[in-house]
Amino acid sequence: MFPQMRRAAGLAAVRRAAGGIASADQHHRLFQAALFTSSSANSSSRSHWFSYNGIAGDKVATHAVFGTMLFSTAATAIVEEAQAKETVKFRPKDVVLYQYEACPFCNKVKAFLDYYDIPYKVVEVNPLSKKETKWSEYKKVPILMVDGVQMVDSSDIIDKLYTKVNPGAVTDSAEESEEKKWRRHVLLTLIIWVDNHLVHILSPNIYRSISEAIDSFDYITTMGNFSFMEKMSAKYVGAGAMYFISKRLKKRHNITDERAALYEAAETWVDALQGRDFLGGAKPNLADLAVFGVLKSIRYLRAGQDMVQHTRIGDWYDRMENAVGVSAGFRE
Ligand SMILES: N[C@@H](CCC(=O)N[C@@H](CS)C(=O)NCC(=O)O)C(=O)O
Repeated sequence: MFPQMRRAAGLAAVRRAAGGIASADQHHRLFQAALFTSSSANSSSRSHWFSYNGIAGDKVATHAVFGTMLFSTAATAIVEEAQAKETVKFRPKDVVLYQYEACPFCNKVKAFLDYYDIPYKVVEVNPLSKKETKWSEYKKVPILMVDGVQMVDSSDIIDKLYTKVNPGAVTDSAEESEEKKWRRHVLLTLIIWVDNHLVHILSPNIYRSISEAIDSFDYITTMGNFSFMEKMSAKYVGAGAMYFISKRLKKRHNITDERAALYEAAETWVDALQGRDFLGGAKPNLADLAVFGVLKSIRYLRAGQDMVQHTRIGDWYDRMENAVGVSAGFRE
């Protein structure tokens, strides 16, 4: 199958999955589709938010898929609803998030921490010198330190945190109903879809034209940790570079019309909700938090505004904003 057709099949399967309880055969096809979706994306999960290093290699792809697999522990545990903030007993003494303010992966982790009201200190990393994370061998963000233990990779971090937040979580068991199994399946597929499809649509959208790329860099450098000179040069040189890189990314991920791809993804998500407030039902689940976190990074850029204006996702996004509430993050 051609990559583009594979991706379409993947999205169609997510839509079908959202449409109701399926047979065992459909379960199997959905997993296949989820995997096709990741392979068609040639799955580099490396973000090019600030990166000038060009297109990343396939080593990262393996990591992305692996990260998503690790996420499955948490997804297994959280079929229906995330716990309400108040009931969380996990209270680490010292949590530090090394991040870029506009990074979608960092925003995913923040959505989780904020939703569960876990206080954390934010360290904004300078994307050029990375001096704040020189001590670590890991060269990306987010990095989360929890009582002195380093956690990396957004999906892996959330997986580990969820297990701590919900230590007695029920995992897959023989007694589990078919319906519950199916819902877990849908949840997993959507989580994979966030990492392997949704994130790849962002860069081509926010760097779509030179003027959008400049606006995006203005936002990124204003929110981020840049010196005055870095800010000035990043705004124009960075925007120009990312404009060209995003065209290559677009090709790599078989995107012909970036806005259409963004709108399609937003509609796919709304279809998956099936009229419920959240995918988790009355409360957000891990997929809600992941989609919200990723989209938060573009929400107030032109692409995010267009997405809300041209699709049905706005109401869900507003509900998520309320549910996640005030950030538990602080800066010193
Ligand atoms: N799979 C990783 C991807 C993290 C990632 O690619 N982060 C980007 C920032 S959005 C990064 O640090 N890129 C390297 C750089 O900026 O040099 C995750 O989910 O956390």
